[in-house]
Amino acid sequence: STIVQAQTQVVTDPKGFQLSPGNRRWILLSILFGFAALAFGVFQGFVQGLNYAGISLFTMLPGMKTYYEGLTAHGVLNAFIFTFAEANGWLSMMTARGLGRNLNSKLLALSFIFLLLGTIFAGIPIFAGKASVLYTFYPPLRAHWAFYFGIALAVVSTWIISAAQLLALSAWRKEHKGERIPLMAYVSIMTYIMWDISSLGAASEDLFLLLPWSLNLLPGSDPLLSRVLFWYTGHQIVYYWLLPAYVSWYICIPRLVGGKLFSDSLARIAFIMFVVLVPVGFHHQYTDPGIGNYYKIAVLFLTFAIAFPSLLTAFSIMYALEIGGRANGGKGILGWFWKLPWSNPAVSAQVLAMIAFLPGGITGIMNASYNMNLLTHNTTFVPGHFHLTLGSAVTLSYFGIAYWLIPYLTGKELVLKGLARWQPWIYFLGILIFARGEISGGILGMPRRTAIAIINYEPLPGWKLAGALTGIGGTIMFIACVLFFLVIFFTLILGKPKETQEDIPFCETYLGAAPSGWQLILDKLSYWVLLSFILIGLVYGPFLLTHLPPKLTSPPF
Ligand code: HAS
Ligand code: CU
Repeated sequence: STIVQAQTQVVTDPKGFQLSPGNRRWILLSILFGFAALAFGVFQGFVQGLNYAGISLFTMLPGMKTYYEGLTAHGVLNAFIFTFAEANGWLSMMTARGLGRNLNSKLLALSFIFLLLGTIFAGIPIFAGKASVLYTFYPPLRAHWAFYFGIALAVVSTWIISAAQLLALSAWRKEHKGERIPLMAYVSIMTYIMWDISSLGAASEDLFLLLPWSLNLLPGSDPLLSRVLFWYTGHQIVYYWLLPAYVSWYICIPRLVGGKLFSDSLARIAFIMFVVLVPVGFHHQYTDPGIGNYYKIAVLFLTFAIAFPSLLTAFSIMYALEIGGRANGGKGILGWFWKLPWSNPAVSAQVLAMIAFLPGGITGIMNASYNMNLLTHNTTFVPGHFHLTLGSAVTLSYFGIAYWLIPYLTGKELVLKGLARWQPWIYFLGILIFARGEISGGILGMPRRTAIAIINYEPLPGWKLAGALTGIGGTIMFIACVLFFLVIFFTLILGKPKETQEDIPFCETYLGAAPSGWQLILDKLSYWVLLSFILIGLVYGPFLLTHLPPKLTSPPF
């Protein structure tokens, strides 16, 4: 324990640091814009959930003429715009605080404008019924060009944030020669480096294949190549959604529960694994023709490998929670769990998010198991899985973060605290019922992406119950979202000015960043990027070499 004491360290410079007015403005706008996108999206989600309960209200919402317009709007707004906006704002802030220097405010502004324009360009054709291609936009389904252009702008907005982070890091390095990168900044920057590498697939699909095709500059589309490029990004985007939540779980949660993070290096290794193990997208294509078994088997193993950093995370965070719970007087094997500060919605939302992520991760590993995938693919099992991950681990974490972050950024006290305390529990109850419905229905063959309320064949036995649970759970989740928006909205307009401005809640580590020794290699970011590209070359290289040039033969649909 003396060694442990000697190495105890905080994850950033402990001295106070103020966000500049420019940084604060664009970060706050980004966070609020993300929640606004979520608000639009969850109305669609509500209708989508009711569909499975046999209630068809697709055309109830403004601009919606069919089931697929609503499903596209739900996916694009919630999976892209909401997550991009939150990550952009949240991780800019964590990088700035971590390095103790503001990011370039002009870049933050530019990024925000790109995301705003991207949302408008992609959103208008969706609501006009000209881009009902779902958030996976598989050709030969074709959308209006503005949709592809909007998606491109949204992705560029994330690259701008990454550039702002890297500029700040290089300036920091000049002033801190030979020092370890503070963990708080390290995890935030690595998230974006992972995403820079990962976004190249869908970005090139969008810019070089789909956008020119939608402008009639190409003779046709190449569905196979497009899907491969899409899923190259499409798996890793889930970590671009998830890692901002991990940043909060590693950096803030230990502090919020009165615990400590066990090991700095273990946290860095988890993030490195996300950067290196990029090429797993083929696990979304186990059932696709035209892709050799080499690729499918390679990603089978790589996918199990990339589940591993989440297991490391489960260990680190559970231990941090246990330390906190024991410090609060918790005894026995699980006694610490009840002693966590449950009355703080910033904590309860995020711990419930973690608990939902346990079955979320397990269902992911089931999907990844090739032969299990033949059962679950294209069934509601898959949305069951991703509402426990994206819809819970990520979204519920952002709710929890917002409960302290909005007061931090606006200087206003949270209002409706009683409501805020209940809100995460209601959402959690909703997701458990919803996911039980979708997962059990999926195992019974209930198809995803299907207007089940208006099918002209008899549902299979078991679908009715599964669908009813989906509808009930979805409704409860929707109500919980509305409660969240009410708390945030009234905090913005009615919140009393805070008396004291606290710092961001960042934690201490037991085993801090070693100033010398093997751990130094963890901060050599370019090594990990290089390793990542080598692995990508091994998995995707043969496919591209044998497939290219694109076979632009499919007419649009
Ligand atoms: Fe996934 C499909 C495999 C993670 C999202 N996934 C999807 C789709 C989405 C999605 C949106 O291999 C659908 C795409 C579409 O539209 O077609 N997924 C995985 C695997 C993981 C995984 C192996 N997915 C995620 C995350 C997502 C996400 C994260 C969003 C954020 N997924 C797949 C596969 C498919 C798929 C196939 C294709 C299916 C098909 O056929 O279409 C892994 O990364 C999961 C690892 C996670 C864990 C859990 C660790 C637990 C933690 C919590 C600890 C708890 C604590 C609390 C501390 C191993 C960290 C403790 C307290 C106590 C008292 C207990
Ligand atoms: Cu995946």
